[in-house]
Amino acid sequence: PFLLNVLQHKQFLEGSITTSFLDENPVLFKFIPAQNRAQKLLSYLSEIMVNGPLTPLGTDIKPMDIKPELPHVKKREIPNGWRQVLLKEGPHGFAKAVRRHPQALLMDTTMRDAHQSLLATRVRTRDLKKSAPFVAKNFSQFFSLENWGGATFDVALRFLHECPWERLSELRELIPNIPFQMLLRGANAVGYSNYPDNVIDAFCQMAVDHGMDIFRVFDSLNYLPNMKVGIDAVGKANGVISAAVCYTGDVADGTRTKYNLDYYINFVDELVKMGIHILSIKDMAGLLKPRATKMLIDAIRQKHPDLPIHLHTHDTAGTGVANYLAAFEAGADIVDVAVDSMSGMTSQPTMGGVVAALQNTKHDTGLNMDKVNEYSAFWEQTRLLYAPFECTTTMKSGNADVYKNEIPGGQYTNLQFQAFSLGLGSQFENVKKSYIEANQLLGDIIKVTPSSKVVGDLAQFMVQNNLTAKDVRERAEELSFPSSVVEFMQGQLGQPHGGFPEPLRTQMLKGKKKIEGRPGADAIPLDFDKIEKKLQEKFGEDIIRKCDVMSYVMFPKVLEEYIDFKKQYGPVDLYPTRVFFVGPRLNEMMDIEIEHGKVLHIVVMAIGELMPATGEREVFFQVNGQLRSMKVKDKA
Ligand code: 3PY
Ligand code: ZN
Repeated sequence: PFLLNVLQHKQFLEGSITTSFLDENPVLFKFIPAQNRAQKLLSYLSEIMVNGPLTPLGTDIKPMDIKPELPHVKKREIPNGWRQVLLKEGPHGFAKAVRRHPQALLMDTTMRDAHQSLLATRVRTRDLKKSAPFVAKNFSQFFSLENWGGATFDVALRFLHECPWERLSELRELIPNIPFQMLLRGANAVGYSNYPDNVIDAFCQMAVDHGMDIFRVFDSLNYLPNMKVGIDAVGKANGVISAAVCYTGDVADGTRTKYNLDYYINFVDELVKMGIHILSIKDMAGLLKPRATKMLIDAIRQKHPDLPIHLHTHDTAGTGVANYLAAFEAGADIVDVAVDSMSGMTSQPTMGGVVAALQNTKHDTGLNMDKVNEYSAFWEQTRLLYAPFECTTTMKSGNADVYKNEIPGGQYTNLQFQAFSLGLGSQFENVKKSYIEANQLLGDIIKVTPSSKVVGDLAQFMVQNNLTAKDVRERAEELSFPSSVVEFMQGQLGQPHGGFPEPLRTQMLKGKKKIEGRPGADAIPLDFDKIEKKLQEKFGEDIIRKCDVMSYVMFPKVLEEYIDFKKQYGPVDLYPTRVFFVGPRLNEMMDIEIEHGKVLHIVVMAIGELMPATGEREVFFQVNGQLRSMKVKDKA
């Protein structure tokens, strides 16, 4: 088995073995019997066949039986792209080259925000990897691919039983030419509350080491001290700092003065002083309209002629493409799009639409429409594999009521879905109304993860308890508010623009401590070695890697469950998506490559009768032609 381990090692296959190879790869001496892994994989299938899905599905709509394909791409067919510029020039030179570039640049969000907004973030690494070589070959002009961060980290570990770090490095292998971009929630990294500064530093360094290039750093309250933690961490890791100003309100409406042009320009000035490479305008709810877009970008462009400007929006109301045209007219450099079949509504505006709208203008992207269509057809089919999580089960169109309720894209879909799954479509109308009131109660705050959750939790609390804003004000001292609301009022997310609403804050806190400055400023640095030891003692030395330690630091319970799950069911990421979610059909043939060149042909042949004595059922398989069976407790 040792020889086999070596022969299958990546470095060996690439012919890059040196004399220190064995010293550097002690895992080669650890033999994970393939037999054992096959056994685990069968136990996953048995469990699903008898007791149903092991990961919660949004609805009972089944994934479609379909196998989306894209043409095969050879490595040498992949042209150079912006990543080569970045590697050669470094972040500063890269930003300069981007600003000098006369044509419109696109970031493709299909691999992150689009599926976070439309499919509950459930797209698996396997399907992302399928499209990767095609993207590398045909879209080398992309400014970047957003493929990591935001909610993807949590969801990959928690619901897909996948390692997010492996996703990142595997995509990097396949796409060497397009910069990768992630969404970093400032001092919250990819979590929902703040971590000690040394965690943010280490997280960014690890992300760079796994292939990340550009970090869109934001803070859910646009709180500069929180922003600085993220910005400094990315800088130290030599990543590209794309600092975001979160957009809310309407700069074109003179009656809305809290978040006016002055507010945004001052904020951008402060970011520029921190040494950022790119400015992102993060319109997470899709509140920009063409006139506001033009006013905002004009004002920033005049003040900062050399600063690359990157605009992000959601197409909730359906004005996305119009905003982008206005943005390029005003001097923006980059905008965010999702491939057509993964675009629109609470996702990003359509890639094909933007490419077509700019053709034969001075901003022409130079992208090939036929290739965009091919890419879109792949995702149109792939999306059908995720039918249980489709936002379109309840959402049928765009909706301009977002200008009133200001709910961010991802949350809009979530809240709608929750309301409908309670059997109350009209509940959503109430939640949206209460969301507006809750935001006003909290002082009209910026709303994006995690501050949007605070507003959403308060709104749902109001709906459930039949409370008006007046009731909340009058009875604040006696009501027991959701913990996210109390923590926000304490100052655990940071300080909101304009301060906290009083006397509501004091009444809600009922004597709880108020934090005045940056919430994480006094946090004690984490001792990673100690955590690694602890995890190794619990799960075994050969199982815990440095990246698992970081995942644990982000989401302790989720990481432990991920390891336990893997120990029990093996590498379930090898299953095709439909099988992973709902199991195979009886007599369906599956080929699972459990290691390089070693394929298991698996067929589920039958599920036995309930055995009254044990409460079990026997599941019968054929594995590489041999009959196998496994007994599973029937939980029904
Ligand atoms: C996230 O933080 O996940 C977001 O997408 C915010 O817009
Ligand atoms: Zn977004």
